[in-house]
Amino acid sequence: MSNVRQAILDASAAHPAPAGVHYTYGTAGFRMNADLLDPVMYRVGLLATLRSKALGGKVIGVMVTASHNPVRDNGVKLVDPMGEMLKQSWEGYATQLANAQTHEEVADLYFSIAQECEIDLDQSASVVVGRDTRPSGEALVASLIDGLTASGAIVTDLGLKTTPQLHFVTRCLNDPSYGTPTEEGYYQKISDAYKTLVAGLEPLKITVDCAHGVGAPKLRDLTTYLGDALDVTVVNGDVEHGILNYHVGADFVKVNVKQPEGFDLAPNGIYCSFDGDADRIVFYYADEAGAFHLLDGDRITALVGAFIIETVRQAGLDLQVGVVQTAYANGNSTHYLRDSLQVPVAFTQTGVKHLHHKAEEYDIGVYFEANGHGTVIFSTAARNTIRNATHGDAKALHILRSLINVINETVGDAISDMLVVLGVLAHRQWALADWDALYKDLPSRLVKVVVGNRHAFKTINADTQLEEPADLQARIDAEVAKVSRGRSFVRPSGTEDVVRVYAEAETREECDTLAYTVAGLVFDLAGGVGERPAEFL
Ligand code: G16
Repeated sequence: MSNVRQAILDASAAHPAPAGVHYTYGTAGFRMNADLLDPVMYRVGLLATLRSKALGGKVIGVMVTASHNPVRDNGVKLVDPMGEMLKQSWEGYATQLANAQTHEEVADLYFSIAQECEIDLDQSASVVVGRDTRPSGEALVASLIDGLTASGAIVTDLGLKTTPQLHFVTRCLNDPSYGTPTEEGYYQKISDAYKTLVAGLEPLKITVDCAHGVGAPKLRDLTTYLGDALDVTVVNGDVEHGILNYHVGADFVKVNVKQPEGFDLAPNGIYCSFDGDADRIVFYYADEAGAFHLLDGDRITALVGAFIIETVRQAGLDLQVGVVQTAYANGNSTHYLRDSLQVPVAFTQTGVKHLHHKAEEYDIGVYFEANGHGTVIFSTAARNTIRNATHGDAKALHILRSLINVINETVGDAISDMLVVLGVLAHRQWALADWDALYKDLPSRLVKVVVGNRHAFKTINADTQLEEPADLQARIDAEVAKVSRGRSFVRPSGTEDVVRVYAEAETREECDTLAYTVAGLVFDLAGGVGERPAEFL
């Protein structure tokens, strides 16, 4: 028996799989109750080694986080060399390994994947690891490192990082032109670029809800680099007491359309919320009458998309800007983008991995999910055009050149996106109310339904229609037809054990009727679990 096989078997013995659990590599990797994840971590370690070997020894990233999920959960996802999400064809290998029943089967799979992908097992492998503030993180990283070590990878444990910082460092290790591969390199790059972007403009003031997560210490670190260029107040930064994401953070604010707990909103101030691993952001403010106004990912697309289009035009550059959204995008945001901005809008399934790939088709691709997860990416040609332009408006070129370096192109990044939005607002000299006035949202509602088996739900057409369970789509269509400008769809979450129902319509009343009727249909016809929620129709 080879030494590696023996090492994999020996180490695997310390990470037995619980009986009767089925694991799936979902929207953003494996994600579930942390108590069930130990064997998964070990096996993800093996897979990360294989992935690095398969790519000639390039550095692979592994992030241990469950992002917006409750603190009892954890998760793990792999990051490919350029900082993008793991190649989709490898997700199947991850799922196979995670579900192997015996240690022998784990070892067999390691070698069969190597064979199938024609991997040279003598190739060296290199992996960087990061984690968020969850109490389960340290032990899970230790299990991951067991898998990496047993399979011979060189491991660098970066400790506490935001998810986007881990993506950034992974990219820089493989592509030094992108930046210095350290947390300090990240702060230096984006803070220098922000200072250049807003030089000469009035510094803005922002209060940031960090969801009691890793974003809090990291944002505090960034402020020392930003100096006077931005006045940041960090709130909800208690990472010690197990209250991560509890009634705070981007997901709470987006889903409930209300402010997080922990602080009050002064009229017309600038506020935003990160999620637990700081890869999502939403903004909000209270008006003079105290009414709450949410500015979500669709709004970020509109603000940033319009600014980039205008600046590219002013710079006299011939670059195509395109936008990517998902079915969760508010219908009126799509109208604004297509009709007012005249920008091409493409749709993909939920999950930044899908949006990112689609956005790569444009010179400049702007993608944000409604939940506030997204970024802007520039093709190499666009980057060179912007860098090398000698004619055109100097100010516009200066803005584009600074903006590129504020943006974390590898993945949605709450810290970087915050600076991008503030940079645009500073140039526009806009308050959040001005941004809010770009278009009016259609009333929308998101409802979670707990069912016995969410994997029984299969979607088609970029998540907008259900193929299975049979007949449910026809019932949904019949309800949608009853309201004006109605739209509703149902899809299984890839990060929580629920089915999500989205609805929008012309009026709040019609929207809520549609949302709760469809939620009731799902509950009644597709195996709802527990007590039927009172609001379901
Ligand atoms: C992850 C993904 C996002 C996705 C979200 C919700 O975000 O990265 O692209 O929108 O999950 O996915 P689902 O509706 O399938 O649960 P995060 O911030 O939780 O990593």
